[in-house]
Amino acid sequence: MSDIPVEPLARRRFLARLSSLGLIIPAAGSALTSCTQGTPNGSDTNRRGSGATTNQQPPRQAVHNPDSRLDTVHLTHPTTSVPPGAANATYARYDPTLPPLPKQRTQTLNWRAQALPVRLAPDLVVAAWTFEGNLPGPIVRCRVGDTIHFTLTNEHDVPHSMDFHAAQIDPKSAFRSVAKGQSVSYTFSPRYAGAFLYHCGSSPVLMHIGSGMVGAIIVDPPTPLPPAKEFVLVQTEYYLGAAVNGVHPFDYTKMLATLPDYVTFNGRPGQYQTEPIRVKRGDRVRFYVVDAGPTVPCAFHIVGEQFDTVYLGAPPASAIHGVQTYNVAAGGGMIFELVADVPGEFPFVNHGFGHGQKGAIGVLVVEA
Ligand SMILES: [Cu+2]
Repeated sequence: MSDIPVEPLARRRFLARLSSLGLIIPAAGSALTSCTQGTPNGSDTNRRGSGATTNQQPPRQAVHNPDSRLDTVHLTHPTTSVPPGAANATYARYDPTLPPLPKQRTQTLNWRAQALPVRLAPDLVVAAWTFEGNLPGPIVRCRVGDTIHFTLTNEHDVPHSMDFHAAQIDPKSAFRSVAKGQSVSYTFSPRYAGAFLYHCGSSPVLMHIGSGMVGAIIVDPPTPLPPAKEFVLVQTEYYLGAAVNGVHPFDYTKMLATLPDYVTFNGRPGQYQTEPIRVKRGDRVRFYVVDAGPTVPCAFHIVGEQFDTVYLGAPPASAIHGVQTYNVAAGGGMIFELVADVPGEFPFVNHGFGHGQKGAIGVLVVEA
């Protein structure tokens, strides 16, 4: 183990952005450690069961967690291998806008699991494991009772899988891992409305979630909620090793220690300070907040505002009113609403500030 600074320029720029809002970070994460190389993760066995198919039998290799159960086996895992092409990884703000509800009641999603460098800030590139090439992955939107046909094809040499929290399905078959070149397919129909996490469930789950394989599926209730400007925020935290050729691998040992280098909304630290979320005075604003973790909760709060409604579970039945802050657990999701009746700039934060000030901060601009 050695102490290695991570991207001091990236951190200085990030600190400067925070300081513009009076949100100063102490010397967080100043000592970053590398991870020792260990035994590579083995492949997964194949399981067949109701609701799931595979296009071929994966080879039986060193079997690890064949049922895609949660991370019950401790192992020394290497840091993510660093893919080439960091220079070509361009920075892009993650659009938090909730996509429109599709008219059709059946959706077919054919997604790829891929490993590639992703630029999380102009001078911060990570060796990500992704769904569809980004972290978080695409926002899925559907209604209660819709049919989702999902297929994951693995293009990476590490086994991957998909666990939709909006599904109720046999995880041994549907959420099983597939090796490179193979696919897993299943169909589900959400029974409850809400903001749900999806994530790779392959072992160790901590490594796969912590390397970027997460996203949100938003399920609308049968009767639509009141019209609003709607946004999705997926909180993720990052544990990074020292850069190799300009790309930071994720560090499993640091993930176990749970002292993150960055905590983010939608994958990029402080991105909605640099490019805020904008609404008009009088708009109803609805945030779907999903906490992907892998470990840190999100005490969601908007400075200078209060939530008139927070849906703790399936809307509209689970509402509480007049809320300043509510904790979204790792692996959970909730819906936060307010009417933006005061113009100004309102920071939205993880009010657990030891985490919030590592990047889970943005700005809601209410234009007069
Ligand atoms: Cu994975």
